[in-house]
Amino acid sequence: MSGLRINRRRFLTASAAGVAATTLVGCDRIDAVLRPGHPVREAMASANGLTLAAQRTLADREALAREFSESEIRQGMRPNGSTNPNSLEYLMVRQSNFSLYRLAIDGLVDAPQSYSLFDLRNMPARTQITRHDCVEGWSCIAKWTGVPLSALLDEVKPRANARYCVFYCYDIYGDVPGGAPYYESIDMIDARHPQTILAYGMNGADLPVANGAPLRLRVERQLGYKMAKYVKRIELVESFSQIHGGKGGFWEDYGYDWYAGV
Ligand SMILES: Nc1nc2c(c(=O)[nH]1)N[C@H]1C(S)=C(S)[C@@H](COP(=O)(O)O)O[C@H]1N2
Ligand SMILES: [Mo]
Repeated sequence: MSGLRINRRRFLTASAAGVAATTLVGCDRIDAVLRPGHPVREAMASANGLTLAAQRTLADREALAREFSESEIRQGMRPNGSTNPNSLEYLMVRQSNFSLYRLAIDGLVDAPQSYSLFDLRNMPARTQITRHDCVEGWSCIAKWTGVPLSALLDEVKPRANARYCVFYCYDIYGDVPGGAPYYESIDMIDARHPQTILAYGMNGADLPVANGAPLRLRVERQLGYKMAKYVKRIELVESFSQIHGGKGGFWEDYGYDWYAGV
């Protein structure tokens, strides 16, 4: 069953009309870049992600994702993947109204830190209205508010050999045999990108549990699966080959590209 699901998700073969008719609930717009035949989507489906990344210039990697106006916010933000984590750890933190929540940042840093939600909310914030593209073929436009990851990195002082940020999440994703912890990773270029934020707010309210409360990553030049929800820890590493399946993320361990640029 899950094999079928992964296949369907991975090989984006259904026609746009078929996808719209069968699987979309809220965000029912298929954007041009996700249509079959569009070069971005073809690249996503075929190219080796790391090759694709290597071919991109630094200027391209640093370019901003398009931002939208309030009137373009579409249909709320359709929750996808885990929407209600039930680990004991998460339930306790949620039960406390997230007052027990701490974000740990550690690994290859000179000054490891732990932040409460209050700490994070009291740092300079960034708000952006962006489009979220899921590999399943749907997209939403929502407003996100949070702390730029670059500000947190400045505080923890990454060492010279830190190449990736690994995001560990509270949820055990249940749609694969036995379930597996959700995690993700991005390189330092994406981590330092001005639109890369750890969001605690969505569409002007607190981030809902279904969308990753209390804190989720927004990395706007990438596909939806890179945007880890329910983040509890960020580890700076030189390599992710020893972490979980070794491919740098939950879906990557099932064959998705690590570099999922849009
Ligand atoms: N922790 C965690 N993060 C996750 C997922 C998940 O299942 N667990 N799903 C990913 C996928 S595939 C998408 S499209 C987005 C969905 O975000 P949303 O629920 O806010 O729409 O979260 C991503 N981050
Ligand atoms: Mo997704």
